[in-house]
Amino acid sequence: MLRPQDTATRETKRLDGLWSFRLDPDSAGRDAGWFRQPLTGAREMAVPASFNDLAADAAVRDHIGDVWYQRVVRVPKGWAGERIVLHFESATHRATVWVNDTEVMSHEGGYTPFAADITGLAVPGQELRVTALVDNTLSFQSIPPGVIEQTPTGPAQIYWHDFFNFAGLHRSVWLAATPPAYVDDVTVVTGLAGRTGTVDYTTVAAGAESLGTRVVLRDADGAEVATATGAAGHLDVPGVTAWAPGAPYLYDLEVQLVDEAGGVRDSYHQSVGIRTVEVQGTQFLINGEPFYFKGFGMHEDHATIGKGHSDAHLVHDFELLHWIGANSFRTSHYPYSEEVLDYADRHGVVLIDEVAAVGLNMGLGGGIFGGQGYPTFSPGTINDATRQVHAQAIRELVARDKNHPSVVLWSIANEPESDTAGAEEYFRPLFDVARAADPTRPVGFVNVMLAPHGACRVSQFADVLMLNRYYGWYVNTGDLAGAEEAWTREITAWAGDGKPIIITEYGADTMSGLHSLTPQPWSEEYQVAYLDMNHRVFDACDAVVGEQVWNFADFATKSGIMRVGGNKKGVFTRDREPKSAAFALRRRWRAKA
Ligand code: BDP
Repeated sequence: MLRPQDTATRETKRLDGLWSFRLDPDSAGRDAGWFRQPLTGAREMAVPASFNDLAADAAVRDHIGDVWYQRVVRVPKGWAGERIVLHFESATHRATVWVNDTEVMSHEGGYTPFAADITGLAVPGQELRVTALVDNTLSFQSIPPGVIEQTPTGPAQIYWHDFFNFAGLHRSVWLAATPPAYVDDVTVVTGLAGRTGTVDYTTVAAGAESLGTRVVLRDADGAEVATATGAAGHLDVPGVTAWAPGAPYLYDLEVQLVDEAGGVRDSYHQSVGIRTVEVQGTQFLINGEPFYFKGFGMHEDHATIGKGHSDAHLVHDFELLHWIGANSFRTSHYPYSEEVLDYADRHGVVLIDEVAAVGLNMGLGGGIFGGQGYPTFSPGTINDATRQVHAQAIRELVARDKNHPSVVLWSIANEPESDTAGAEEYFRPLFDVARAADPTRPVGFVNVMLAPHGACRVSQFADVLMLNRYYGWYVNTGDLAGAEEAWTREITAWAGDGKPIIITEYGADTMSGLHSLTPQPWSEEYQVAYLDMNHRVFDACDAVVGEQVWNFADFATKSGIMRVGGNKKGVFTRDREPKSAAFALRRRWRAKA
């Protein structure tokens, strides 16, 4: 499935804006056929946005279960004879969609796109009604997992990840037209051989039996640099300009379906960054050069809009990344908006791309405390059915993001239980799924402090070791000397595995504006001293090839005794004001290659 695009043969119409919206706590709407007529008792709701914080109403913020979105759209009159598609970039965590009275699709998983061909239902020039039933519940068979417990006052949604369960239509919804014969998929794999770049491409077309495929690669100035015919092939780019971190260069690959007379019947554009990625010993190489990750674990999280995509916030967050000297981030803890990936491609920011598999660890809950007594992996909790859902989430992430040069590493889970036989059995096949989906990039997962070196049974499958460690915060709290000693010991043990190590989380909760002469936890001075200590540990270990602070900015979480108005480990506040640590990191990262 390709993202909707305007080209010489294609057209799009974004359905963003105000939709009708209604909660359905009793799940009554499906049987009652709410999709058959205008939603009654509806309020207006913005798309894209999380619905939770838009109403001044706890029933909306804390809603568990079904919600309904609906709007009427007029099909452009010029689309007669075209194939018409309804495309959702995401619906968190699952959705069923109707066009008029007809159910057209369902999708599981809150952060990847889904689409349906609605040509038979869409009459150019006329209106149609789009209704989406979105369900925000988490179960042991969803990614991320959760469980609904019945309490004397009603259902409670339990989950083991440390960010608020924002939900709704977080990204754009599109109506799109393509020709009846169309390009359905494109895959590019790039290489470098001296001054020559290579692009191996594979395309999939539909309804195009009598058509041929032609590809044209153009440079950033629009000059043609290579062409080929055939559904799959190879292009050489002599005198290539490679895509590199901080120095992005994008070519444009136009995929055309052509008829015998040479007429272009469909045209799709894929941007291509020619670069290589490779793990060699303890080094992480981009274009054959050792790369050191400087940056953050982030969140799609802003006041009011929650996890809704906003171009303004996107631009500002990337400006701050640039200001501070970051070259990379992890899409913790779910696939981010495709706008984010495109922007990273264009701006030369390197991404670790993560599946929404977070909280597969009943030993954790909102940070380091708070299991509810469930076993993580068992027939009644996270089981084979969950693994199927997880495998599908990996396939959908790779299918969506495989062509982004910014993506250099897949993360197939964050902090799962990884020190048990059940974990080993659960994860082994998932690494195979990721490698089958993309044989060209390294694969890893993010290891939790509860499964230290020697105890972890999953890291054996990973190409890169990604470690989240909180020495000096959750352990050795306030004791940075003890933390440094313990952390050095553990990291030295991991280095012995001979793989590159990226520290994907280290951080300290910090109340902006709280100061202390001697560094005390929660003060800005402690966050700075804590980061300094970590950096001494990393700088003394050759196998460390990256540091990503937790977190870029403060973010919303469920309420709890460990959180003060959310998680405060941000280097920036939630509204993106710098804490002292921002200036300290800027000094380090701007000086460090
Ligand atoms: C880790 C998680 C992250 C949390 C963080 C914390 O990966 O999502 O927010 O620690 O506790 O457990 O701040």
